[in-house]
Amino acid sequence: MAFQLPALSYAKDALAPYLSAETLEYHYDKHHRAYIDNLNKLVAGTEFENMPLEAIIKQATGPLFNNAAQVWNHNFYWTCLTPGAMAEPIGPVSMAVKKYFGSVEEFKKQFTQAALGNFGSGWTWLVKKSDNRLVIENTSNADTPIVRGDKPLLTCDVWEHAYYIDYRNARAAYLENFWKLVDWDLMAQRLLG
Ligand code: MN3
Repeated sequence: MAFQLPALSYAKDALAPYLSAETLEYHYDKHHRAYIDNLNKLVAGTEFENMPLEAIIKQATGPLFNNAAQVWNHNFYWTCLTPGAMAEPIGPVSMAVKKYFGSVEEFKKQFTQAALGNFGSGWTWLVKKSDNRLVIENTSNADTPIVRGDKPLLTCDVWEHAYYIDYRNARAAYLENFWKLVDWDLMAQRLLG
């Protein structure tokens, strides 16, 4: 079965004013969909057809890796955001973040600094390592922590297409508002899952 663009759990205008409906019309309907369409074309008639997405990512190289990983990254990114975001994490996420970063404020600061310093196109992540440590990581282009067996808990897309419509070149302003959309509840499920 061909890969499909996953439905969003919110309306395309629901993340406004932090991310506009126009941003989602481009980023979700065009960019994300293009990675899925490209992936379907690239796997057709190959050994990768009918393989789960994560298996493709772990074995593919070149354009197939790039499109498969971007599909995974975007599928994940949209689930990191919610229009009903709590200002701060509570419970297990709060405890885990305090354990590894000192405070929620310090975690946000370090994640934001990593995202600001992620040169060019890429992603900034909070991942759980196999030894359960929480680590902030940058990846470039389509690269994704799942190839190294790390478990993503949160990501921010820092490709310019993620913020250019609303923020032009001001990545810092995008990042400031990113925190107003983070779905801490789903992050807790990933942390404990
Ligand atoms: Mn993107």
